[in-house]
Amino acid sequence: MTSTDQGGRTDQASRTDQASRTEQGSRTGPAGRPDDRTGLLRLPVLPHPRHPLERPERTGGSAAEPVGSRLDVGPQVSVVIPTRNEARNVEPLLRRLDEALHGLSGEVIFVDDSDDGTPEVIARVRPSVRLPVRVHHRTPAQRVGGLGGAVSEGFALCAAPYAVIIDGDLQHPPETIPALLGTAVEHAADVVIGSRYVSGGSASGLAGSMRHLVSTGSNRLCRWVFPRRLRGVSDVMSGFFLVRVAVVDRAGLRPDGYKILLELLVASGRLRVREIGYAFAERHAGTSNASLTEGARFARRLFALRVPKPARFALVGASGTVPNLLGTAVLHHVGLHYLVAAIVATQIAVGWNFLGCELLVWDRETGSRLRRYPAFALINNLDLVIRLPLLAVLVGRWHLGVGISTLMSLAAAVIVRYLVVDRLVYRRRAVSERAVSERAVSERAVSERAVSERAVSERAVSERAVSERAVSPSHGRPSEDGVSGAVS
Ligand SMILES: Nc1nc2c(ncn2[C@@H]2O[C@H](COP(=O)(O)OP(=O)(O)O)[C@@H](O)[C@H]2O)c(=O)[nH]1
Ligand SMILES: [Mg+2]
Repeated sequence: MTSTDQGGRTDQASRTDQASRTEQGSRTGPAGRPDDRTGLLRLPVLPHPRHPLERPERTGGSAAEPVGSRLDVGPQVSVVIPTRNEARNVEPLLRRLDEALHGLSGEVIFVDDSDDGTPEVIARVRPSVRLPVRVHHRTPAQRVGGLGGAVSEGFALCAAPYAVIIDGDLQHPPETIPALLGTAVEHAADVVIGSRYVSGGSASGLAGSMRHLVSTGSNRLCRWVFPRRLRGVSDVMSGFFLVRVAVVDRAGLRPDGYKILLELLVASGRLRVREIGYAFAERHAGTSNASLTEGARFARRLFALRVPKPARFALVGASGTVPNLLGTAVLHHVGLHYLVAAIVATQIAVGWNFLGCELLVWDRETGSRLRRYPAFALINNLDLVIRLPLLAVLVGRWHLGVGISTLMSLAAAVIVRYLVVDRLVYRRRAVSERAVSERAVSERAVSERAVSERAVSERAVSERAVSERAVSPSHGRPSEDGVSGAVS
């Protein structure tokens, strides 16, 4: 993975470059930040200026120097821009950003998955903008997680305490960034969402009524699926937001495609969230990267965020009953012997379950599906060892219908599987746990007996001593009951 700035230098080189600018008196400083949980925020922010949106006070320099050029303060905001083929948009975007962040210390990080020369355009424009600009270009093999993966990688590169995520096609107004930052600081918010659905917001830039419908529908769906986590959030689908980098737990994120905000809000701990309105504009140039595939990715991610993995596995397994039953019935109906029909239908169900597991359970597996399939199919075909003899009895001997027999054999396979797992896996553990606890009880009994025997013998010893003293006047004056007052 390469991360390059204008001259095609590596990310490391770019950071070194930034650090050296610090020494020359720019806005970065050497100390680490205390809230850097991820260890990713390499550059510090020394005490904030009087107001976050106010230009920081100068610490020296000539009157001719631009304000803020000799401060030992890191950038206040890192603007992360995911780009995929935005060559025609990055120049106007950079110019507007430069203007909008004038007076703030910021930096721009492109996480680029383009094949249209977007990094080259950025490299050409970069010398003419004031903001430090970095490009992290991902080769096709490195484009894990699409848009969401790009944003997540962008978080790792942020030098500022706040990251603002903004699209590269000018649908989000860079001029709103100071307001996002101001709101975050004023309300101590972890996330400030640019929303199209609060006062001051507008979604008029959405292309067509279908996109409007998809946007409002998926917003509603998300809030319905996560009513508590997303309470009060009007625009879960927003791609324009600010986040305090310290609250981003990248290890806990599984970004896949669009809607990284949903992932952040749901997968992170409790976050203080605010929203401000903005007008969603039309795309400046080029075409949208959104597609039906992205829609499917979103639905899958929503499901995975809501339902834990074991439950997803169980659901997929249970759903396999349908193709199994239907397949057996249909194949038998068209003339196949019921045992052959059961074997073939089981293969259909195994394929169904495999796809379900790949898409919904282990949805981030990489590598060849073809390689995983044989082992999966073998394990799932073991059921037939139980089911085929049972089917032979139910249909062949008892003359029950194929449908009901298939259902019964599937249920029997589940019960046998349960019993086998219960006896072989869990009972054995339970037995060994019981043995351990019985041993512990008997050891305790032995040690208690030893304690009481010790107590008895100690009492005997002391009684003997007392009685010996009682007969010997040299051991102090005997009391009336025969116990010497000198014995303690
Ligand atoms: N790095 C990266 N950026 C992407 C990817 N897909 C979309 N983007 C960027 O994400 C932003 C939003 O995408 P866009 O195509 O405008 O989608 P739309 O606004 O929903 O129509 C734009 O800046 C895109 O260039 C991707 O796979 N990787
Ligand atoms: Mg767009």
